[in-house]
Amino acid sequence: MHPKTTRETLANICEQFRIPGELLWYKSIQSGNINTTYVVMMQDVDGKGKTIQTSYVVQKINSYVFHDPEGMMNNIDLVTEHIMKKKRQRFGIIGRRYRLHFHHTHEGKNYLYDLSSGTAEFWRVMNCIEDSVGFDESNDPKVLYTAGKAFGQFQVNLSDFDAEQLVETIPNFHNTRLRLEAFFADVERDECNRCCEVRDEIAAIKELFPTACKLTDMLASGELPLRVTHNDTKSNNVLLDKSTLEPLVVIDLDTVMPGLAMHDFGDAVRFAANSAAEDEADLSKVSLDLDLYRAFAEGFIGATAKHLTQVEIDTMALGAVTITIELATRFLNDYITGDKYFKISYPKHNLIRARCQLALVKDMLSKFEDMDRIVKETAAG
Ligand code: GN1
Ligand code: MG
Repeated sequence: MHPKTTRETLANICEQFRIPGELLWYKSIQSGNINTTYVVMMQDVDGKGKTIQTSYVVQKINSYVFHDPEGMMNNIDLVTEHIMKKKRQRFGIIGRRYRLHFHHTHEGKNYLYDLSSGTAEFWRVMNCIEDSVGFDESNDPKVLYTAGKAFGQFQVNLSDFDAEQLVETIPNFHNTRLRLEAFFADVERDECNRCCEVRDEIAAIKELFPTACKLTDMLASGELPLRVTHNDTKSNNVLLDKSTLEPLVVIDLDTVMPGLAMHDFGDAVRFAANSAAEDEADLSKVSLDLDLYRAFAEGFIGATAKHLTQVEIDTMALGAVTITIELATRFLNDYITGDKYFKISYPKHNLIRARCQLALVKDMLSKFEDMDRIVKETAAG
């Protein structure tokens, strides 16, 4: 049996999701370290004989990472429905560009198990938000402010959502203590014999361990409240209008789960306020840009402040440090265990990512007083 081309596969998936027309072209989307994403352009003829072209996002879920895709899609349905209700209450009718819509198969499901390749593959199809842009990086404070506002509003919209309804799509996803403990256990095993080349990085993570555990421990002791959070607040997960930069919709809801407010703040800052890319190899370029940090804080804290406790505000800056240590650990853990989790573009990619995150933590710690002050000033209005 000859293997199906990507084009044939995508056309078949679209057919199974009842998408009308023929596949005109497709392109692969490179951003995202876990799932495989394509945009497809479908061409159809309407009732009056006019040709219409519509684009869709087709995604193959990484089932090494997500073990309960059905539970995940159910979470997404519940969360998007709740958010739409909130948006309708505020703005009335909501246009297509402000909502995520998942298409349904002939069986009425918003996901598809495809067994035709011999291994189970899990697919979903959603609308493409026209004339939108998601920024992998930007030096424009307005973009950071807008992203902060959108993620903050997202959290506020979910503040009355019953978290009991959600499955944990990845258990202990941001349990930093467990992440670091799992890493040290993998260092002991050293299954790929790679630990000898990363002794300095392992030592750095050991030194950061007490700092990394603070938030997890405060959650366990009840000092910090559990909320429903996004948990993957990279700036490219907010789509903005290409020309006006108005926020349209928050995407990538795979890890919406109970979590900590300052993890959403911190992960966004880790990614978007870094003066370099997440995988910059030249560490002299890596630093926390305090202007971008302030812009994000003004957006995020502005939207959430009145819903947060004082302890949450007091630990917001620590959220950025914590999640950056966590990512450094996750990248390095993947490197020493054979690069099974994150997609890599070259052999030492995960190691380079880990080093970049460690450099960023170091810079954050040297600017910590400013980071904390900026949050508090913003919260005070
Ligand atoms: C992964 O695939 P993407 O880019 O949405 C990861 C995040 C990391 C991020 C680092 C489910 O997100 O936790 O912060 O890479 N997602 C998962 O770039 O592990
Ligand atoms: Mg993601």
